[in-house]
Amino acid sequence: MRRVLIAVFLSFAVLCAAPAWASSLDVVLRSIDADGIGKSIGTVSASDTDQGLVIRPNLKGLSSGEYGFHLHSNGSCEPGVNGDGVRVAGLKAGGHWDPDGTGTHEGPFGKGHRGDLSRLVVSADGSTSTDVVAPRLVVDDLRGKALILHAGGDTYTDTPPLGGGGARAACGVAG
Ligand SMILES: [Cu+2]
Ligand SMILES: [Zn+2]
Repeated sequence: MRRVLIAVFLSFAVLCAAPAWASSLDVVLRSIDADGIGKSIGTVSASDTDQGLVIRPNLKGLSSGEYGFHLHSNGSCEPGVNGDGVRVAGLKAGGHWDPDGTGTHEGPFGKGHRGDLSRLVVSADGSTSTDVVAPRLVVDDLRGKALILHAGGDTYTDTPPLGGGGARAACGVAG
């Protein structure tokens, strides 16, 4: 009996310790527009794997089609005013995370912005659940920054600039 109790205690201790080393993180995404932050559209779950960071979206209520997807530098989803005096959705999130100062947008498998992720494809029923892999990121890179979905796709090139991403449509700050 004593041995069983010790085993139970040890299992419990391991479970309690899990958050300290289980490198995964859930981020709630909310729709955004020039007026501010709207309702939740679901979550993305990020985990470290031997392939790099895997992001598993569980989103619904979106229009079908392709969405550009990036990690932006700042931990804010608030709108801001651009150089032309126009209020823009999610502007406070800043640009694509680029810790190496490359100034180039090449997608997750390139050598540019490390915040470049694979586009998400939303099906006809408005949901998306296909994993994307970012080989140059780990979970800790997400903390204090914003994940953003853009209307339209992503060419993973600088022509047009930033992969041709459209308006910032949804955003979540990683804790
Ligand atoms: Cu973006
Ligand atoms: Zn980029």
